[in-house]
Amino acid sequence: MSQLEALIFDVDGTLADTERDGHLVAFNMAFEEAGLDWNWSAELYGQLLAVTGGKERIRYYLNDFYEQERGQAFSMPDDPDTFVAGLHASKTKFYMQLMADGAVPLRTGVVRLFQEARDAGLRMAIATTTTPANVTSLLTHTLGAESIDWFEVIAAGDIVPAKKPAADIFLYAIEKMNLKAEQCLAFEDSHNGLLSSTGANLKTVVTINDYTSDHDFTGAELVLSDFGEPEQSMKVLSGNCDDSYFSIQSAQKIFQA
Ligand code: XBP
Ligand code: MG
Repeated sequence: MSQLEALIFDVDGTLADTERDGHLVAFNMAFEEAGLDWNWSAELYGQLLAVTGGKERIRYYLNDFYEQERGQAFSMPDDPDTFVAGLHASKTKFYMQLMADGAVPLRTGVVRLFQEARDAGLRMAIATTTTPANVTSLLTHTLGAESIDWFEVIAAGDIVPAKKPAADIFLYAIEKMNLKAEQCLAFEDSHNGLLSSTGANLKTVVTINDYTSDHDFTGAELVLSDFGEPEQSMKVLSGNCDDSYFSIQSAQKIFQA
């Protein structure tokens, strides 16, 4: 049986509640800056999360929601790619500002788990749909700039053509680390994320959040409320785990099971 060598983390929803408190806010700021009277509600955003990737999500909104909301289709500028890319670049700028302002803390247990992994000599990587600059700004403003180096690979955004639920981003991270899927454990928060990680043959632990609590997590080794802390128990929603918080020992047990 393979040894556990590396942990591969999703970012949005897994490390921090960035969707509601970061991405959504930044999208609306970008729309306002562009003079558009679009304002996505937290509820609409939950539906829009079905499509991963910010540029892809803007197009999904325009194609599948706009006309229904307003009674007429959006009249797209002559160069749709440039229009969407411009809006998205502005959204990234606002997102990074929000991170610099400390708008989004890391979720319960994340810092502890990173530290335990480092102490245990486990390798770490990131596999996310979001723009690379968003990952580094979240890490920098929660853990300090040096934390970027804790991750051997930051696989993010357009680095692969097919975003989650495609397995490509996890496959990319595994390949860059020169490991096999059976040597790694993945962490995700959403159905699309789980499809991506399990599509790469990775055993996966899920921590849910408000946007994903009703998702289908068939195929996950473990579904948890969060990672918990010694003084703040997690809830085990599915799978076998007797621990009150998720530690590297828990990871090893899940991995060997
Ligand atoms: C994350 C996403 C991303 C972010 C937006 O999904 O879906 O699209 O919401 O990021 P996952 P960008 O957690 O499954 O990786 O706007 O930078 O694309
Ligand atoms: Mg996620």
